[in-house]
Amino acid sequence: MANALYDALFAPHAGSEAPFLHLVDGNTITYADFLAQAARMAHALVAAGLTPGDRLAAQVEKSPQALALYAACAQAGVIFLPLNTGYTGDELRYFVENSGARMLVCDPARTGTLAPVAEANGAKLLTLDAAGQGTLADAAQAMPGEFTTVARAPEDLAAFLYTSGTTGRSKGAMLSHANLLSNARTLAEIWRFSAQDVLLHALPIFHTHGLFVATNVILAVGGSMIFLPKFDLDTVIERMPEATTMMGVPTFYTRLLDDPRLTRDLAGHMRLFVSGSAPLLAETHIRFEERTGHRILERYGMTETNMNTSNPYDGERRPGTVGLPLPGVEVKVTDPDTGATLPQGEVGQVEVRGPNVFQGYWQMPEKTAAELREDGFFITGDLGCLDEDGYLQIVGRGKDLIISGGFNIYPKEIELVIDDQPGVLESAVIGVPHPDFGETPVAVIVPEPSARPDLDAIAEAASTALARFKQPRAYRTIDELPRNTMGKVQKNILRDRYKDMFTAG
Ligand code: MLC
Ligand code: AMP
Repeated sequence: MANALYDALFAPHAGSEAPFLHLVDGNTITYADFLAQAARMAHALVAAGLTPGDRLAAQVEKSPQALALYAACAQAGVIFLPLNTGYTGDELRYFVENSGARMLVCDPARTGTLAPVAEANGAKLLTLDAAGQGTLADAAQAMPGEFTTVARAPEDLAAFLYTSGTTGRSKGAMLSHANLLSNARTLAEIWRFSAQDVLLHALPIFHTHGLFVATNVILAVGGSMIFLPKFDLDTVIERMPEATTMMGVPTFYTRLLDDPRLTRDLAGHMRLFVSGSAPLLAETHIRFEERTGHRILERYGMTETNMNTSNPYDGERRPGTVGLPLPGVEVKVTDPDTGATLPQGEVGQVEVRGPNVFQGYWQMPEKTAAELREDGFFITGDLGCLDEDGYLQIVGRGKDLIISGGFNIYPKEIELVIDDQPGVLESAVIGVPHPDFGETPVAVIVPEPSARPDLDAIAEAASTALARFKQPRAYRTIDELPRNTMGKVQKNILRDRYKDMFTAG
């Protein structure tokens, strides 16, 4: 029986002694070992009562076993729901509740916080730590290393990835087997991946970039990955000579450029550097080329769609653009008010259609209808324009979104927390330029009449409610928020006022 994703990405490597993961400790995990581990986990999931179509939420550190959990879910027909390790207990509660997850896998250190969350939602709680140990690993250990793959059709769901929204409520983007597979195959082909490729993998594996773009592309061709727990500059530089390719967010490239060890020699044997998830400054692109001789290949995507456009492998890689639509993907720029396609060169909202576009938001038909048109075009919320050669340039965002080091932050979510604090009348959270993270959130607070809100106490409240990366790096008070005649807060004025906070001098 067929299982679209597993049969295409994992099954072809059954029994293969080729390397899949090169670890920091110098060990290598072969495809055969990895798939046996995944099969044992799949048995453990079934033994715990999971059935095809159930959701499994995982908030686990990056490890080979965490990746095997993704493979196990694919093989068992379970929908994989990876979660940022930075999310707090409050944030987790929402995801587990909203998704109806039947199992939550977390780090053993978090069971105190998360056991009540699992219990309240009738989910089983298992653990997996950064070393791959825990009750999930224990349950898998005694299981057979082969598992009969559960049938899944191309349109069946493979993963839910939560993405925040302008209302402050996160939405579960439903991704099918076909969504993931079509993108993996396309990217592997256009970026010329082969079994000889060794990808330097320093991204987290709970988001599209590290899990689907990087991992699925390698699986599609049978290549291998230098699988680092996180982006650590020294380790990345040390291991680069063994790699052929790297994928990263712009912060990876600016950090590398700040280090004199990044030289033409160090990168000489690499065949490809890919950047995405946030805008790569043209200046970074140019400096990287001057230093290494490599033109970083920038591509554009999102949780709901995987990748949409890419600069060409052979043709011109244009700094400041995200390249051309991928084969099979249509991109158009439309008038936000009428939806009409705009002439080439004009700025409008970017819409995309193709086999990569998700199935909608889990149990949110109105939100799905608002963003996914009946004809299949998805309104990305990004603003862009197409040049005369069809290259897309992202010039801004229609959605109120901050991207810090490749992580998305929706201001509304932070504003809701701040507005609840004593002495606060209202607040506006804006993104300001940051030398390391690209952008970072700053909170601008209007006190209630004659009140003096305690900014330290507000920061403390934010740290309980929100993951560290979402917490504002600065708080400012202001008498009133600038508004237009419609009463809408003019965040552009605030952004302008505070734009030099982290970059001046
Ligand atoms: C960590 N911190 C961050 C942060 N990452 N703060 C803001 N933004 C981030 N991105 C916090 C840490 O908790 C720490 O808190 C402090 O900042 C400094 O940590 P650090 O050591 O400098 O951070 P580091 O661990 O090195 O992480 C930075 C990073 C990492 C850029 C390497 O965030 C990263 O790997 N980002 C990749 C994100 C990604 O994969 N995005 C893809 C989304 S998919 P404290 O308390 O010590 O100050 C997508 C679709 C697409 O967008 O197109 O790909
Ligand atoms: P996410 O919701 O995490 O998937 O983030 C997707 C968003 O990241 C997109 O809608 C864009 O705003 C942004 N993004 C991704 N890649 C790029 C890029 N290369 N240039 C500019 N913005 C990007």
